Amino acid sequence: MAADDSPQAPAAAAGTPAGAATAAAPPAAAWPVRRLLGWLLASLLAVVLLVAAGLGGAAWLAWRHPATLPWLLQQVPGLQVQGVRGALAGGQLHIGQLDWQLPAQAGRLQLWDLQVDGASLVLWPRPGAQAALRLGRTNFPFEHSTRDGHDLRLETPQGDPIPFHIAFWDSAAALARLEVRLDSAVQIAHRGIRLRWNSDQAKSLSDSASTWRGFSREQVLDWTSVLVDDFEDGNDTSSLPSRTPWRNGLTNNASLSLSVVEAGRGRTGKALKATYAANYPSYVLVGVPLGRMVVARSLDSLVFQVRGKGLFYVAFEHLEGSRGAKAWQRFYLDSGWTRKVVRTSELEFGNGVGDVYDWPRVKASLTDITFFAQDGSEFQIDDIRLHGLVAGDLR
Ligand SMILES: [Ca+2]
Repeated sequence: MAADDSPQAPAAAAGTPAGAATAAAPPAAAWPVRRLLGWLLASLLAVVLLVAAGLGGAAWLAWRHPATLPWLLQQVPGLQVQGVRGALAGGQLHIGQLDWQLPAQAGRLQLWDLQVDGASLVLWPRPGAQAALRLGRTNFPFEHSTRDGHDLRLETPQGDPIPFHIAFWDSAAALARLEVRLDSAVQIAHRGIRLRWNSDQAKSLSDSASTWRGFSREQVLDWTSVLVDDFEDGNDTSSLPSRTPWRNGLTNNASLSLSVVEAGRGRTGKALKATYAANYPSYVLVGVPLGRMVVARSLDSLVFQVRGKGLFYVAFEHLEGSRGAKAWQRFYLDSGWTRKVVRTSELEFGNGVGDVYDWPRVKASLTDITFFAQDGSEFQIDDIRLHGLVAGDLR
């Protein structure tokens, strides 16, 4: 394991190795949790040092004026902070919430209630800190773990278990994502956290309930899914990290009119409405480009609200220009609002529109989500979410 291969590994986290395995012990890795916390400490300490050294006008201002600190903290790539109070000059700095997309796509770290107290960093996370870690070929030996990762164990240096949830595990593709609860662990961050495999345990320690206990539904959704659009902003730009605009299209002999309207029929807020005419084999479409080719192996489902009249298709596409491979699910719309879950494991190998393939071929390079309609007159869609992908997968 390359525990110390990061040029950014800070002195604060590079002290005691977090778990040098002996010949008899199960393998253990200090990476990536230790490095993740190391990055955090390095960045915050860098800010502290910058301020303390009085380098530059901004740093000096931050030292003297609390209002400048949020700006200074924004200078750390991928780091967002909210609720900054106090100033280092006064000896105390409090950060209400810190959300960090880690360098090298290693995952994400979110902490609440950080206190920088004089020269030391004290973390008092409530209701719990959360980290999402990516495992891949370069940081985890999938060939030495089990096919489903049930031998994984996360623990403190004292061997106390740390709650985690295996959100995705694909041994063959050497890809995995773990959600980790850090509220007990961050307080001993400088001593490291161990990730073990080949642990002798009958069943997986992966436990979603204990990992997420105390978090709100919104917080869990934020960590486990990506909002495509809820249309509340009223514009034609998606809510994806890429902010790509919606697109639409239609065949000859079809017509299509689109608008963002009040959802109605017992549903509050706004929704996208399409009024159309298209009899088979004609069709209309609205879709959203993801902004890049996405490795969507972990994509579990697309969940959304829909109503209308006609035959409706939800397509996952790899487009080159306006054509390309797609896998879809199709169904007839109901006039009332319905929550629809389209699972990637249940997509059809269909044909009829463009080149249609099955999900295993599309998932390695997903580019677009597209909704097709025909043999009806209207449809409305709202609250569209991709479950199993996280924002970092789309950046
Ligand atoms: Ca809405």
